[in-house]
Order: sequence, then structure tokens, then C-alpha cells
Amino acid sequence: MTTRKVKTKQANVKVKTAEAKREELAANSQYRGNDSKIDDLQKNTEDSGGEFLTTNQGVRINDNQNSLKAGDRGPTLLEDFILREKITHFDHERIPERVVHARGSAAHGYFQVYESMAEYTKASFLQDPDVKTPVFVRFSTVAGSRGSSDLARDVRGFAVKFYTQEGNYDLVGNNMPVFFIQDAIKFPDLVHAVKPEPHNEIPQAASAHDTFWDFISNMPESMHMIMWAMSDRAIPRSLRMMEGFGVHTFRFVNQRGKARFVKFHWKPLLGVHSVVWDEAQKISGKDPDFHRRDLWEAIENGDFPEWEFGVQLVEEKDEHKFAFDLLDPTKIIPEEIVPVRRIGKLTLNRNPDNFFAETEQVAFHTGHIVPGIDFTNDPLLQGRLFSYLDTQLLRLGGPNFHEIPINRPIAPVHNNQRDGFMRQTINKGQSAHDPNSTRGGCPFQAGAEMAGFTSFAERIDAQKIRARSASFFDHFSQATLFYNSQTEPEQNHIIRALRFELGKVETPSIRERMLGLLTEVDKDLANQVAQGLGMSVPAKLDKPLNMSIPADGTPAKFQSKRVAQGIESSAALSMVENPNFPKDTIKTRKVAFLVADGFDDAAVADMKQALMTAGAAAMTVAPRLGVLTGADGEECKADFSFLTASSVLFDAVYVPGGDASATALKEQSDASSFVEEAYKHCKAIAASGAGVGLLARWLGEKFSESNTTGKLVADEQGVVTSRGPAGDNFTAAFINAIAQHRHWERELNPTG
Ligand code: HDE
Repeated sequence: MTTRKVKTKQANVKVKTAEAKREELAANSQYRGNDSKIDDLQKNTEDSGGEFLTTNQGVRINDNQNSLKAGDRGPTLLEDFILREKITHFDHERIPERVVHARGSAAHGYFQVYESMAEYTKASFLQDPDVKTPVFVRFSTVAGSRGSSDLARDVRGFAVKFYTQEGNYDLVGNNMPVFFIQDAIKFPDLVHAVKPEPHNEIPQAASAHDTFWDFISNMPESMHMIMWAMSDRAIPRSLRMMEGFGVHTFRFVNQRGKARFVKFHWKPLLGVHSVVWDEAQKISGKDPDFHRRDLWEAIENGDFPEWEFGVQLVEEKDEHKFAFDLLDPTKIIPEEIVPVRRIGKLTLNRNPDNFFAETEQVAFHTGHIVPGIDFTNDPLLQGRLFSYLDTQLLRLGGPNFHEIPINRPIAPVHNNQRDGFMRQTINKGQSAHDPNSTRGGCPFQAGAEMAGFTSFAERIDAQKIRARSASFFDHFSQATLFYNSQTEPEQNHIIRALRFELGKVETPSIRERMLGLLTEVDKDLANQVAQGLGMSVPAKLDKPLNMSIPADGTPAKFQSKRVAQGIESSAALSMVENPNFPKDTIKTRKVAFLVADGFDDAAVADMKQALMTAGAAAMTVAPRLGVLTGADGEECKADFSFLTASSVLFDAVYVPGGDASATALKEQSDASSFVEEAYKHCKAIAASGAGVGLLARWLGEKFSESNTTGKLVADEQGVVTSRGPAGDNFTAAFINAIAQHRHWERELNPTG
């Protein structure tokens, strides 16, 4: 028997400060910022360009067309290892989709802090403005399956994995700042309710059905979130144009161990914009990958999406000074009460190479935190801390999912965890235990000053009970605040959304219960919804339902209590009124030019130039594909035909002049419905020369007279016309109309 050398000497490790460690890491080329994760992924990328086809064992394949048979018509032979390997791999290609957030799209990028946040947190990626921390960001819908439509009315996931120098930090947020439930124990119920109904698996990616509203109508705590989910926030124009929120209150902890509460925000630099529900439903048919394509194309075109990272900071001593509980995930801290401080920027600049390897296999976990960030006792967050690790074990097949390239930290990993399915790391050495003397005590625990993670030492003095704090019982005040903060068109959209959703509910008592709850939010809202349903609002709220009452609890103790929020409305909650949402850019907006042979060459060229200079994309839509010739002989390629394009896929539409073009389009019902639909969806519309006559014909009464009789260039509720040559005033007016996003004043029958 051979004997092994046993090392018994304790290694002599110099104690490094966190600062020194960071400097060392920064000096190491592996950590030079944005590229470090890309370099890391390179180790696992494969490119078949110029290579021979091989088996998984590297044996070159001579015939990939025919299996091995006994004679050319004979049975296939079991011996065919090439066939068996190929088919077997194919048979095993699928993994379970995420139980929620299955439909998603992701991109790589980087994060940079504007100035050191050392006063508030020791998190390494929030110290140095020169450091670019690589990130991978996945956006998602919640309810639908992997192949469902992007435009479902739903919450959007906004999950960010920061590959920091001190380990991975995952901020697994949503595009809405609150949630449906207050306690994790209700999550399976919520998800079972919103998913397709279990007996017939209908409907896909939609909350408009009985089980969802049955659950909601029994859960008054969901009412604030319902206001968000029924608002246009649930149907974003683009993943690049939505806010993100950490939802829970977290903690920042600085080097001295001082903690503060923190809420996280992502503010998109393109502003916050949505589509309308009719449009969303049509996009779901015309291009169910609308958001995925939009994100992909923006990045491919170099229009890198950007968000500023915002924090709302609250001193520990102020924990109880609010009208709501900071631990309650159904509440926001209104930005007017605690302003959002923008502390850094996220840029997405690279599409994944492989959807499955990266977007599908990325594993987010709320428990992936780094020194300087810590949890609070929010009971929803506490449950998530269990769920995310648990779900990855099943979805990705075992405990080594952190070794999958997209999940692998750029910070080194050393521990005594071993083995398991698909283990990649070849751990050297005799022993895998701690404490040990056999490896000189390695790997060592790291002191706090060496960036070792220490939990915030929160003082707890409590009984072990199943209960909900009475400070969580105000279920309606912030729902009302949200509703009150919306402009009239935004309120109308909420009313219409509720009419749609409850209109799809078949059980009358569910609708009735919902009307009861809506009355608590706003009487007029409830009445308007009831009117659309052909019902009347119940005289009084059904008994307070499921106020988280244990079986032997006393209902009287569990009444919803309204607490004045300190403000009546918050502009930050409205997409239209928020002063911080930019409305002066048309970057990346898509404008359709409706043209046929004989179009006005100069007008098309000028408008294209003006739009492109402003960062928008101009695309021609014509009766047929191929090359079109303008009145002056300019040639232009039709980007789409009326069959391959649709108004709902564009932000605005322009009908240039050119007599022959106008004549050709005049009788095209596809062209008129294109414009009518753009009008209905309140988008900017422009026409010049003979195009003005077309608009007048197509829009009929809706077409304002001043567009034909007023000034040369007229802008009537976002319908911009120029009867003369299309000059600078005209292009500028159109650009401004597009930048407003929508012209809600035009909505015909807003609550109909
Ligand atoms: Fe999640 N959630 N969640 N969630 N969640 C998942 O994890 C869960 C909640 C969020 O792009 C799952 O890997 C519980 C709030 C996003 O991969 C699962 C509770 C917020 C994503 C899970 C919540 C989120 C998930 C499914 C209540 C916003 C997609 C697959 C206690 C702050 C991440 C997976 C991605 C995904 C559990 C509530 C955001 C099952 C138990 C609140 C963005 O673990």
C-alpha cells in the first residue's frame, strides 16, 4: 500500500483588508470589468465554422444523411453508434421550463456606479466609478409558457446578475414595485390561480379567467398590485422602456457595519412607455416575439438600452415613521416622501450567443448577495430565499448549476462542496473538510475586513408564531393613491382592463366580490367597471375575506385599516405625468412610410434623414415587395408589404405625397386600415402633399379641418400635415409628435 504525504503545517496567510483584496483583483486582468465575464464565457464557446462534423467523442462523421442498415432497404442496425448518439441527445434536449417567468429574453452588459457609495454600502461594485461590473439581465413575463406571447397583460421580470469582484449579486426584480401577496406561503396559490386552469389548460398567458379573479377577490392585500397590473405598465412598448424595482426593502451595510434600509429602482433612459390593450392583443398575433425582437435588434444596431440605478435610503431609526410597514411588499415608499437617488448606470451591449446556454440556463437567486447588501424580514423575501435555490436544483438538474458558464462567478470559488451530477471542477487535494489540518486549514474563512460575508446583526426578540403584523392590514390606501395618481386616460385604461378581465370571468359571485373590493379603492372606478359588466356595485363589501386569518382567529381583529399616506397623489406613479420620464426623444422608434411607385422622392428622403438623425428608424411599407421607383426616378426597396407589416408594429406612420403613389394607395384597404389603426392607438401620423388627401379620405370625420385649411404645417392631436413641400417645420413637428408617444386626447370611446 502506498502512503500519502499528509500536510500538517498551517499555511501562513497574510490578512488582507477588503481594500487590498479589491486592488489585487482589479489589477488582475481577469477582473478588468465588462469583458471579464465575456472572456470567461469564451472558454466554453464553440464555433463550427470551417470545421469537420464530429460525434461528441470527436470522431469525424462521413455520412450524416443515412443510418447504418442491413442493405439499403434493410432494418437499421443497433450498432449505429452515430445514429444512437444523435437521437439520444435529441431526446434529452429539453429541461423543465421555469415554473413562473418561463418566457424571457436576456442580454449582457455592464454596470458602473457614478460615485462611491462607501458611506452607505461596502458592496465592491458600488465603490469605484472606473470599475465596469459585467451583468447579465433577463426580462420575462410571469404567467405564460416559454413559447407564449411577449405582449400578455402581465408583470415583467427584471432580473440582473452582477458578476462582481466579490461574488455574484442577483437583483431579481419586476417592472412593478409591489406584489400581489404579503407572505410567501401564498405564492403557490397565486401562481396556481393565474396559470391556465388545471382541467383544460386554458387560457395561456392570461389572467382573464375565473381562477385568477377568484383568488384575487378573496385577497384584499392584492388590490394595490392589481391597480398596477391593470394599468398600461402591464403592456410595455419595449423591455427597454420600462422601470425595474427590487420590490422588497433590502439593507445596505457599510464598512463600519452601519445599516440602512434601501429600495432599488431601475429608471430607463428612453422613458417609460406602453402600448394599448387592443394593440397588445394584435401584436400577440402579428409578432409574438415583439419584445424579444425589439431588444435583440436594438442591441445589434448599437442602440444599447440603458437604465439608471436608483436607491431610496431610509435610516434604521426611521423604520416605523411611515404610514405603512417597510417590510410589507404590497407597499411603495412614494418618491415624493423619499426621493430616488440615481447612483449608477446599467448598459446592455451584447446579445447572447446561445439562447439555451445563457438565457435559459441562467439561474437567479435572491440569496445571491454580496458583502454590503443584506435582507430584511419581509415575509415574501424570506420565502423567496428558499424557493430560488430549490427550483434551480430541479430545473438545472442538480447542485452544480453554479458551474454552468453563465452562472459561474468571475470571483474565484473555493470550498469543500464536492461531486454531484455533472460536476465540472476537478478539485485537487486529499481532503474536503473543514476544519482540517490535512490541507493546512485551506480554504480559509475570510474575516469581514477580508470581504468575508457577515450577516447584519439584527436584534430579534420575539415569540415563534404564525401571524401577520397589524401594520400590514391597510390593503387599500396605496391602491387608491395609485389610482388617484393616474391621468384620466390612464384611469380609463384601468377601467377598460378590469372590464375586459372580469368580462371573461364566468362566475357572477367572483365579479361581485371584485366590485366590492374595487369600491374600497375608488367608488367611481367600481361604478365604471360595474357599468361595463352590466352589474351594479354591491351595497356593502362582503365580509372581509381572508385577511390572513388562522382557522381559529377572530375576524374582528383582522379588519383592513386605512392609514393616511401623507400624500393624495404621486406624479411618479403616472407614465404620462412623471416629470422624470423623458418625452423628448424618438431614439429607436419605428416609423412606417406608406408608399407605392411614384412616391414623392424629395419628401421621403427629407423625412428619412430627419428621423434617422433623431435616432429613429424609417421603414417603407408598400403594396408589394421589391424595388419602388419615385416620381423623380429615385429607387427605394420596400422593407415590408402590407402583408408582412402591420400598424401595431410601428410607433408612427407617414404618408408622403406623389400623385401616382397616392392613387395606388387610395383603394388599398390595407393602407387605410393601417392609418385608421394608428389613429385609434393614438400614434403620431404625418402626411404631406397628396398624402394629406389620403388621410382626409381615410380618417373621415376624425380628420381635423385645420389640417387642410389652416397653416401650411398643422399638428392636430398628433396628426401632422404639410400641404406644401415637406420642410424642416414639418419634420420637426412630426418628431415632436412621436416623442409624446401617444395622443390620448384622441381616444374615441375611452371607457367603452
Ligand atoms: Fe419569483 N420566482 N417568486 N418573484 N421571480 C422565480 O425562480 C418566487 C417574486 C422573479 O429570469 C422562480 O428560477 C416565490 C417577486 C423574477 O430567471 C421561482 C415568490 C418578484 C423571476 C420563484 C416570488 C419575483 C422569478 C421560477 C414569493 C419581484 C425570473 C424560476 C415568495 C421582486 C428570474 C426561477 C429569471 C422566478 C419564486 C415572488 C421576481 C419559482 C416563492 C416578489 C424576475 O423560484
